[in-house]
Amino acid sequence: MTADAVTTSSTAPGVEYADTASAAYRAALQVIESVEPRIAAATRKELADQRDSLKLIASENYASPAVLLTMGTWLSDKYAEGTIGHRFYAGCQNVDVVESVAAEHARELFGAPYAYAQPHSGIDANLVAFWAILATRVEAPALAELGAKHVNDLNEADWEGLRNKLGNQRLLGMSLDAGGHLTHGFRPNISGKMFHQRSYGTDPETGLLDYDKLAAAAREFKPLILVGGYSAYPRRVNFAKLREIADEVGATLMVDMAHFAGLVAGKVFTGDEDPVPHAHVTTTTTHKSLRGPRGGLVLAQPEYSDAVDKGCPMVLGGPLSHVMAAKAVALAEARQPSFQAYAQRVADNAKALAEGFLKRGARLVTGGTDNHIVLLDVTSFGLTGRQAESALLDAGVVTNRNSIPADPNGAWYTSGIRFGTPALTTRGFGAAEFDRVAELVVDVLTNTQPTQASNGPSKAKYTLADGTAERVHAASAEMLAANPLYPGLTL
Ligand code: DSN
Repeated sequence: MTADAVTTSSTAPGVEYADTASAAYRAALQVIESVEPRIAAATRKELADQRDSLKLIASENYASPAVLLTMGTWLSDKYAEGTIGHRFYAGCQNVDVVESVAAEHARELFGAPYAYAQPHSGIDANLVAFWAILATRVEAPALAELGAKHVNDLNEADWEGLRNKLGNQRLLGMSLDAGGHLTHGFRPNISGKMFHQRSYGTDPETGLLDYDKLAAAAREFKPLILVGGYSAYPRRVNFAKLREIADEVGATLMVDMAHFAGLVAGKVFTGDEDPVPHAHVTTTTTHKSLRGPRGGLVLAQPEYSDAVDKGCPMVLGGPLSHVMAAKAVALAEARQPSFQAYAQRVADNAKALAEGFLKRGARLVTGGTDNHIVLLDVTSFGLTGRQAESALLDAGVVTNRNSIPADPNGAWYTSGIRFGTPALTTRGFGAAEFDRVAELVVDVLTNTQPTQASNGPSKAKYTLADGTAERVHAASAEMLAANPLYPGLTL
């Protein structure tokens, strides 16, 4: 079983060795069942549920059996705090190999001078990056006054002085309702406490990023960190322009490419749209469009790499060696030419989905897409995002509600539904299937009525017209059967 074998099929990795994988999963589930049958049952049920639903959550995907199987080993049992070759525990020789291979694949795949494979999630990756930037940007004179060359040389008593001397802890990131992420300086996340945050938004007419306004905001605010990247913006970003703006105001450019890392890896985003050569520090998760295990990565230019390398134990707990191993396998898959074909289909399918909505009269934020996300404004159906999300789920369509710019329903009920194409593209869906998905979604939403709660209008209650869920379930079942998840895998 080689990485080549994994990705010979560009849509359904692992199909070539489905019999071997089936045997492995059957055996694993039997072992689990003998200890805690409820966990074995929930694991089986999760596969059945994922097989039977239209998964359109933009941040989810289906990892290959090779990636999934890699996580279920004794590598999980080893503690390895520290860095490659410099651990706080004995006996880390195999973890060193695992982490080195993961980092090597990440460097090669993304053309990055340095890669750090330890972060357990996207939030962790961003925390490592924030700390590395703060640590690297503390100015030499401020350190010299404290008798140190680097923040890592400071003793405990110096930290209070350091906090005072850090001075500029301003962060400029994309606003949440324009598609930014919680970890880009918003209050429910520690980044909103660590930094004085300001946001840049999108043009109220077009919904597109306005680089002139962004530059003006940066000139006025003078952030230490300019954050690029998004989790609900359906367009590409010019990272060369972001770097110019960062350079002009003396900011470090940090790009969180968690959502679109697969499109970068698959060479759909190149040149100015590839953040890695432009950003000082790039962070990502590994499980979204990149189709790997749950986890994070940090890529950095050389001047930030020492500080990033201190991520554990500065910010992170012991690395999850089994997950780093699975990252290495997923990154090896993503280096195959078939992954580029997959990534291109993800973007093409998003266009087909957007066109399917537009021709049926639906309103999309920015009027379309050129990445893997489509953001539907459901106010034109007279619904909140919460009502639309629930009605779609009743019909077997799994999505998530999301704010839209200047959202009248706020961040909880919202006015948008975010769709993403990475998962169903992995199953083999093409443009025709995504057009049909748009038709089914519009069918559900036009047959959903908001209902009054006993105590007044409710943003959560709705009624789905009789027969709608059954009709949509039947139509999706046909498409799902024609594009099976983990084809050949039987439990
Ligand atoms: N949960 C991810 C998303 O859905 O975009 C990011 O936090």
